[in-house]
Amino acid sequence: MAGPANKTATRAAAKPQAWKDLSAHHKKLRGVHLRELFHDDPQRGERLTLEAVGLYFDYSKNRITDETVDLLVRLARESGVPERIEAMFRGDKINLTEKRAVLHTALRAPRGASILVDGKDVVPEVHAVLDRMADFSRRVRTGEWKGHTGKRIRNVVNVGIGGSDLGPVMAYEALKHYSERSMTFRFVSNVDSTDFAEAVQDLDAAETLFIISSKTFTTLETMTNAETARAWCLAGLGNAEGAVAKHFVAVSTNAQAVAKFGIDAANMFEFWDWVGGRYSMSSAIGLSTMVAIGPEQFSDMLGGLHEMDEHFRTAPLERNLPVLMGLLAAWYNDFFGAETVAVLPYEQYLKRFPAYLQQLTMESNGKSVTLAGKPVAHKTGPIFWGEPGTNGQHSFYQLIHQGTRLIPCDFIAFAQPLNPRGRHHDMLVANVCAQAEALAFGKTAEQVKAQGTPEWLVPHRVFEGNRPSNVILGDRLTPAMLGKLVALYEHAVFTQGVLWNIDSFDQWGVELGKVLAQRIIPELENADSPLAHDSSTNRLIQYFRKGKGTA
Ligand code: G6Q
Repeated sequence: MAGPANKTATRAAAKPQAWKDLSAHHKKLRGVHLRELFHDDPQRGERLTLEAVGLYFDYSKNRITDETVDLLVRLARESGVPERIEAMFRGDKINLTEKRAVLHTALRAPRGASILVDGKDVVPEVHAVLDRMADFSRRVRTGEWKGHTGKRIRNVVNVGIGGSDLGPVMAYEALKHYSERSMTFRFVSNVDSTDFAEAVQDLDAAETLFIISSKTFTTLETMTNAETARAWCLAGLGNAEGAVAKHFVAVSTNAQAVAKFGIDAANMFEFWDWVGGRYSMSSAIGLSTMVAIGPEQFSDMLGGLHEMDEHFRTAPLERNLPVLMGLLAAWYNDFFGAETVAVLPYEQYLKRFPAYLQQLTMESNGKSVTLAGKPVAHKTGPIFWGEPGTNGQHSFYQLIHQGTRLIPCDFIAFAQPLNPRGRHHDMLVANVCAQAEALAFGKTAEQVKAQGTPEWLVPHRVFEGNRPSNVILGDRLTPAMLGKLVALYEHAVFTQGVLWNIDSFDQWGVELGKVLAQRIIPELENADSPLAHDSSTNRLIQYFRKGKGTA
């Protein structure tokens, strides 16, 4: 059987010595409180920080010392992080199981750069598609692009799922402040028909444009929703011939399937197999984002992504934001046994950012075999979750502060509000500082008693503290800033994948359920078809058949 496609993508089987040294170091540090670390090293809040590409990263409230950082950086080096970064940017086929290059970074490379895939420079193609997207977006935004009846387009509905949905919807919500407010943007992903029905219930087909976003153009949910959209559109337009051409465009790598659906090649925006679904929001999959915020601001977003790419590619490991973030997440995941990471943006516009990160992080690093197909030696991908602050403070923060689990937190906040109103923003930001402080330092029994708390209540009011967090600050949420944040997490995820020696760019784990569903669909549709599953699945199918009145 053929082995790994290239050598830079794998490393020697030997476990880096740094894992062992970190393990010994962890034994010494695990009982040490952040209160002690700050007491013994009062300047750490100034030193264990990093300012790069317009972000301020405070990692001083982590359960680390300078020695920890040195060891983690050594781990990165011994695991081959620098070589793997180079290999990714160079276009090596580091997605071994799919034999593909991983080049989302090429999507934001400036015009004139050169990146070769199989000997072909892909940058000119990237910019050719961006130019077509810009032209199309301008025409839709100015009203030059007309619907079938001659009315201008007022509604854009992106139909896609997974990587073809989560990025676009997150980016639209994040950048709503910059969006064209005279237009309505909706996102349909679920095969549950309620998703489609609710998305279009108040829309006029004559003013609605569907962007069918699917890398493969074969995905069950997207194709089903696309067919339903076509039927809805044609019904609204009196089944007029030629309506599809004015109301449907596609984003895909599969020109044949797009043509078969009836979308003109001129209305298809291309991307390539070296763009993974969850890494595709800076490709043509971002078309809805571009229509919403305009080509110039989309280009600013790409600029932000590129700035972070360049930082990741060139900064020394110990001053490299994504590398440090990736290493810290691994420190808790692999040595403290932390199961999750909470992402807590104190910016309402980032409300879909944690959901977006769930796919990016968990689909990328939810793996249990190494690149060589052997069981991994470490726990891999932590569970990512989160909600915007301050809302979360009134629900799940209780568990972070006083529960039995260790949950490292990423706080994200901005110095300037996008919608200033009175004291709101200072209140918002005060809460970021307060939460990180409370988590780290807690409140001792002595402090609680000193407030006159009755003895029996003291244990309930003690905050143990020693809960780690990162604080990520920027000046303002702009398209460029969003780009930087997205690339920050993309590369932190990659860094972790290298430490664990896994393929962060495949997703075989989503296959099995899809295949089984294809077998069950006709069994639900045809009540007479025999069932040969396990007894539980058989019974469930019978229950549904009965429920819909066919059994
Ligand atoms: C992402 C995954 C997955 C994918 C969807 C949609 O990395 O591959 O979430 O994006 O399954 O796939 P299509 O774009 O091909 O419809």
